[in-house]
Amino acid sequence: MLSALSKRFKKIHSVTKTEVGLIAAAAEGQMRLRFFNDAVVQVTITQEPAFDEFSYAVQSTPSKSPLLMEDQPKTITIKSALLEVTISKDPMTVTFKDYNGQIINEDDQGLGTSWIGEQVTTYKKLQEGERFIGLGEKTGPLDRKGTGYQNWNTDSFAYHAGADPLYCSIPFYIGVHHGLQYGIFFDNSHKSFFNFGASNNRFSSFSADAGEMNYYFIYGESVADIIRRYVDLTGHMPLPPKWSIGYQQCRYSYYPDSEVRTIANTFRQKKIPADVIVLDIHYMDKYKIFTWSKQNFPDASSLIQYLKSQNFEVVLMCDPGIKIETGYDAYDDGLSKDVFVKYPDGENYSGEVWPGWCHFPDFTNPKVRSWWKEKLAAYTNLGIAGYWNDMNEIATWGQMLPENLEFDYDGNKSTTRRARNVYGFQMARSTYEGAKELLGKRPFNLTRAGYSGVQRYAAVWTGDNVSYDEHMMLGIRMVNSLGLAGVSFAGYDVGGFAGEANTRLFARWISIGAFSPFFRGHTMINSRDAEPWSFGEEVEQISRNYIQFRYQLMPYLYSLFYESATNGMPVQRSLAIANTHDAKVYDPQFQHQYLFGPFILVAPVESNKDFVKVYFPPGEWYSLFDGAKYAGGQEVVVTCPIHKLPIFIKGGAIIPMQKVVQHTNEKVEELSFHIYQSKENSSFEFYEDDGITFDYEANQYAIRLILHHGAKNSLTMEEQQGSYHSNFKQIRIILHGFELVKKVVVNGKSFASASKNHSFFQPMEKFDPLIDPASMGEETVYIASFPYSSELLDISW
Ligand code: MIG
Repeated sequence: MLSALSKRFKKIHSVTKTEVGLIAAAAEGQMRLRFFNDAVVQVTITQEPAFDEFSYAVQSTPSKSPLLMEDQPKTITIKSALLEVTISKDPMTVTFKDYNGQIINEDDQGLGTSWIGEQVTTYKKLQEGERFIGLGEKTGPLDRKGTGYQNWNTDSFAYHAGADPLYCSIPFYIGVHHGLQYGIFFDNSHKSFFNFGASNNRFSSFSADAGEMNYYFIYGESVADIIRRYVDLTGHMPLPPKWSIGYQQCRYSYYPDSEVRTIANTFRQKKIPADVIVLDIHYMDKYKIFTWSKQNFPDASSLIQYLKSQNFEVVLMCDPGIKIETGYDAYDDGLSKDVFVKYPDGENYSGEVWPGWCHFPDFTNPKVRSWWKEKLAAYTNLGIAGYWNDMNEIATWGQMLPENLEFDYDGNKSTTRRARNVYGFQMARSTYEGAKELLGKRPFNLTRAGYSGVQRYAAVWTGDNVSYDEHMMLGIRMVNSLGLAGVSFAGYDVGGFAGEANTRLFARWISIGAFSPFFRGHTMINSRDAEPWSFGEEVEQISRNYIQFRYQLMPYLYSLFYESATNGMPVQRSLAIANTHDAKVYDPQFQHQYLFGPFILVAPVESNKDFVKVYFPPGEWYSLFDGAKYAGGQEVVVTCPIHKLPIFIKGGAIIPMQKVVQHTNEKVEELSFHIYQSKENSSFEFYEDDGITFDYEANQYAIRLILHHGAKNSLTMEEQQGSYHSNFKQIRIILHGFELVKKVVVNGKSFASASKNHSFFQPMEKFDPLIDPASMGEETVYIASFPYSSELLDISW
């Protein structure tokens, strides 16, 4: 009988150096260290004779960097250029030090790595003052110290603000202490547990129900370094189509087709910018995937064509359950091609979900992924480029997917226990890869369930949230946390899915949502209308203002997506990224604050508050509304009437913007750079391409580095790299916070500068003049225009 107590390796008896690390053997099993580079080391500990080499998450391979190993009687030490890893032999523990000899992370000496039955756990000594951030889509505070979590992808309708687990498993977190930071990615897809000093004052730990102890220790000189290394390991987000970062309008569900047209037309009539209408499950015939309701959508093709003529893209709901119904092609064909998940005795698993009793394609089988692609042609043939993968936890009525089901797991046959957490990830992959190949251009793909690496295939939204303030704030923390864990393209249902938002809540939520990477309004079936115009004229104007602002920001925002795709830096950046060791950032009253890109500070606040305390990190900050200046390093109470979300621009900011457009396909000739005064230098990488195709992979992009020389009142726009031909004909410089500027000199040529009262927003004059200040605010700026050029531009004033 297996011992009911926990078990450890008693003693390492032999060590072998390998090209990429070492293997240490004990009587009970073996341990392997592999360096992926100087900063990333994989630790695998197993009781089995062989290591499990398969991972859906990891994309890179160990590298043969020069390593020094010392084998001493009690310890083994192995060093890269950045890290020193020491293994104690008896009992076995691991310690990570930086090149100054400072301990970054160490096993609890008494507990180390141990098993209870099949469950494996690594215990890490809790360092003094240690904080924990990340772990992706999790409720709870920014600093997760004192809390614990479980990863087991779960459909959690209308979850409460402390619920766990939810839809996605991203077993990656960042530890912070003593001016140091490190990442741990625990790559084991079984049900896993994280304990950050919950119910104890001794350790943080990570464990899984079965499988190997298999984690990556990631060193970094900053949190940004760690995120970059994590996405180098688990894969980069592809550039999304530009339209998908516009506003998306959804509800459960818009039907019939005439209703869809009306919604689209209303956006255009009311001049509220938008790019997407999302079709939820009612477009299908009895919820059967790859079909259309004959009654409600008799001519899908004309509808799609009409929407395209209005510059709307369509995103379609995709559910994994295939209805068991003879005569339904996906069922018949799936059956004959044997694509469904099975019980161990070979019978196809049946679970009940929207269409009734269903079978489920095994997306962990490469053949099934190709099958899904073939089926998807039904949609791509209509020109549909947007897909939404739902219910892929797998969700079924009863929410108790049997644990003995068998999945291919890409040739590593496994039960639900190992496959559940990656099923949604592999469904998202099937949809993305299928759509990409069939369309030959960038698909937009959204998923509810996921696992580490999901950023390679899909954006993630936080599922069925609820219409109340606490949930609005929770969604912001969850997107901050997803960003810390490699999922930059993330968002929440604006307005709340379950329940109904009141006017103030909707107004606040859509204002904040305009500063979320994924921006979509959505609501539950049988709930009140929840479009931007459904809450009265005042909320309509607030919605218009913030959505318009997002579209003005498109040149900036698209560059931020490029940055994410390149190095994993999230679009929505918890302050813990730039100000990691500043305790204020973790203070519950400031923990929601984030930077939207490098320059825009968003201070989210509940809908029932008219003032809020904001923490300004070091630097200088300007109010977006009236240019009022605040010094960094202080807490300030600011007003936030319902039409004004507290937003501040960092001194030194370089923000490329454009005029208000109604959709991302609208051509713009003038590129505006908003420059905010500071004595410090700053820079921004401005990125453009066609926004739709993969031509950027063949040099069809334009990147230029823009440098703001604070002390010299000048700007250098470096010559463009890449051969994309920009549409811009004119450049406008808008100077904020500067003393009288009479002219702007560009490559030696003078251009007159005009002073102007400026606002990014339309006034709110006709509303509530007694309660709120009449307008959105104004500031005096200096503006100069000159012809666009992709050559080097030296600009001074
Ligand atoms: O059982 O498709 O989270 O956004 O509107 C509910 C209907 C299924 C759950 C998704 C939600 C979507 C809904 N879906």
